[in-house]
Amino acid sequence: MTNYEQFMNRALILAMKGSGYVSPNPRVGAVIVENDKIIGEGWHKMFGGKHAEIEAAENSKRTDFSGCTLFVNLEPCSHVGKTPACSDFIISKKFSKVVVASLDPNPLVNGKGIRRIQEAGIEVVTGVLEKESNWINRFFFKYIQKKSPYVILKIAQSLDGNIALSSGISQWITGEESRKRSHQLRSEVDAVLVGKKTALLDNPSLTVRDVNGRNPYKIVLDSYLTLPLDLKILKCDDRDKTIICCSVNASTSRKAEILKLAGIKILPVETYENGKVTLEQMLVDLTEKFNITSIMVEGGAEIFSSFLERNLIDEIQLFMAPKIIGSGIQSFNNFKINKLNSVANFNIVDFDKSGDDIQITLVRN
Ligand code: AOF
Ligand code: ZN
Repeated sequence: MTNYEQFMNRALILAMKGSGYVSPNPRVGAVIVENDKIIGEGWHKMFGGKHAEIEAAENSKRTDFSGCTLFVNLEPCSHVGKTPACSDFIISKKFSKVVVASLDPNPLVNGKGIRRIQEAGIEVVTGVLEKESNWINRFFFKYIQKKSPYVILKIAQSLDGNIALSSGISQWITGEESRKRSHQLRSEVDAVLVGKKTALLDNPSLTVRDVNGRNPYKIVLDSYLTLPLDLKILKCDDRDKTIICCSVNASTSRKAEILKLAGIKILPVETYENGKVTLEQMLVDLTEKFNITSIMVEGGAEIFSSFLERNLIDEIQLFMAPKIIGSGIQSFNNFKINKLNSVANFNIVDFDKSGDDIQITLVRN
């Protein structure tokens, strides 16, 4: 790693500390360096809060930064939003150089931040650890560019591709370490989503346990609102973070009223011909109404199959246990193709041993 990369790497580590708290904003970290030594560092801590650059400057306790280089993983902003423009701040504090990883795709910024800093005579270097930085802000990028959430499928399966026995029992196929990593992922995404059958069979709480972090929104697809009220996700204390997506018809039923009175959110969605909620519209509405920029889909096989069929998967987090189940419920049970050249292709971007299991990260081709 070059010096530039080392300092930017530190900025990325700091940026990650904002996970779960800054959405729909990006994860941003900043490091201020003088004579190859870090004199201040900070990160964007919460939505609406100070930007990373300001946090780093305050942390250094300096007021004049001539001779200093600022490392920040996202282009400094040029707009006055909830906070003043960081590019103006950088200019007024007389930084000598700014090193950036990714450009900010937000149309309010989008190159203007860098241009403004350069026009003030400050040297700007871009593209340092850009790939890594783009990865940690993949939710933000999708949200800004598509106004729709980044979709991760989390699959815990056996070596032979089963997520449950034929009886439906699935607890537990993967081991403790994989479950802990799933909780880490839950703490980073805005929402987790399950289908009606999984909500009934597993009665999951969909909370963050075993790791630090806040609970995401809990979304359940229940087109006809038939789920019983005593499920954990409907009874929990933070049920104002439970969203049920149902058909427009069901959303005006008495059951919907009861659920709303209990504090649960109901999202009416148009249905496909088969009566199931339209996933495309649901995703856009979840972003528009709840500012959800990322969703981790946790099952079951029918839901996985529907997301695959509609080509709505951005990423798969596959936890595979070295167990063979035989004829059980396959992860994509309902998905069928007739030609091998129409097979869904993903790229493996990472793999790692997770206890006795393996974790594979795949992204859409
Ligand atoms: C930065 N540094 O640490 C972050 C940036 O509403 P505001 O004022 O918080 O602005 C949010 C936008 O600012 C966000 O959409 C993104 O374009 C940029 N985020 N920029 O210079 C930061 N978090
Ligand atoms: Zn800013």
